[in-house]
Amino acid sequence: MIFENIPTVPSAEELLDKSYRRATRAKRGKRILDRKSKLQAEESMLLTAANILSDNLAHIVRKFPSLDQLPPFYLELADVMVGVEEMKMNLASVQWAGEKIASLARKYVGMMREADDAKIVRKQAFGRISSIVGSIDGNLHFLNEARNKLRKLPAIDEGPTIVVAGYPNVGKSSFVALVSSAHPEIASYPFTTKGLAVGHFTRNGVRHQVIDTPGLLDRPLEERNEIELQAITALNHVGKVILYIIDPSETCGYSLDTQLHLLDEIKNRFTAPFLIVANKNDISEADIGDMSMSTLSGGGVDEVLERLLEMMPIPPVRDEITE
Ligand SMILES: Nc1nc2c(ncn2[C@@H]2O[C@H](COP(=O)(O)OP(=O)(O)OP(=O)(O)O)[C@@H](O)[C@H]2O)c(=O)[nH]1
Ligand SMILES: [Mg+2]
Repeated sequence: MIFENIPTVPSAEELLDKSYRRATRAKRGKRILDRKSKLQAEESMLLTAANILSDNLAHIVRKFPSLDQLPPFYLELADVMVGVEEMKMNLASVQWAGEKIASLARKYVGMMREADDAKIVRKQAFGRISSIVGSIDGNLHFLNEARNKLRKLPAIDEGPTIVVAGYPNVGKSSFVALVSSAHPEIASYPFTTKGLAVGHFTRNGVRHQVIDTPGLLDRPLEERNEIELQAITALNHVGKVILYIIDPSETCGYSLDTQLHLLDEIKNRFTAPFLIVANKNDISEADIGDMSMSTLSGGGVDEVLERLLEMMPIPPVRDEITE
C-alpha cells in the first residue's frame, strides 16, 4: 500500500516529554563542579532537547509522501479524504517549527556563554521551544488523522481495471469475491463495504484489478459522504470498464427506479464504458440491463466477466510507437 509506511505523528506533549526526558538524562551524566562544567551541562541539555525535536519534526515531514509525485488517482483520493492543500500547509508548519527550534537553540547557546547563570538562559530557551511545539499541536493532530485515513487506501495500479458500482446491497462484493482473489465482507444489510477493496485475477498472463466500492446512493455530489466520494473517485480515474449492478428484485431495499436514476447520474460523469447487469436473477426475472446473473448461484457470472474483458480498452502497443 502506497501510504502504509507513514509513521504515527506524535502530539506536541509527547514530543516535549520525550525531548525533555532525554535532555535531563544528558545533564545527569555530567559532574557539575565548576562554572565551566555547569555551562557544559546546560548547553548539552538544551542541544539534546532541540536536536531531538528538530530531528523528529523533520522526520515527520519526510515520511509523508511527496504529493506532487503521486499518480492522479491517489492525488484526487488524498484530496477527497484529507485535503491536499491543508496537508501541505500543516506539513509546512511542522517543517518551520523544526527549523525555528534549531536556530533558537544556537542563539541561546551563544547567550548562555555570556550569561551569569546558564541555567536561567536554558530555562528561557525551553520556554520558547515549548511554546513553538505547542503552537503546532493542531498541525500534528491534523497530520496524524490524515495518516490514519491514508494508510487504509489499498494499492491500485494503472493496469486493466473493472470498477464495480451500484446501490448498496445489490451484490457488488459478491461479484468481486466470485471473480477475484479478494474476500470482501458480504452481508444482507446495506453499507457493508466501507472503503475500496481491490481484488485481482490473471487473464492471458495479464493481471487485472477488480475494485469493490461502497454502495452509492442517489444524492447530489455535494452531499455525498467520504466513503462514497472515494468510490466515485475510483470510478473516475482508474475504471477502464464499469460494471453497474442493479437489483431488480429490490431485496436490496431500494426501488429499481432509484437504482436506475443513479445510473443516469453517474453515467454522464465518466468516460469509461458501462456494462449494466441485473443481479439476483434467481429471484427476479425482470428483463432489464445488458445481461443478467446471480452472484448467489454463480449463474451468468462468467459471461459477465467475459463481456467486461471484451469491453476493456486495449492499451497501445509500445512496439508500434517505437519502431
Ligand atoms: N438472492 C440473491 N441474493 C444475493 C445475490 N447476490 C448477493 N445476494 C445477497 O445480497 C446481499 C448483499 O450482497 P453484497 O455482495 O454484500 O452486496 P453489496 O452490493 O456489496 O453491498 P454493500 O457493500 O452494502 O453496498 C447478501 O445478503 C447476499 O447474499 C443473488 O444473486 N441472489
Ligand atoms: Mg459490498
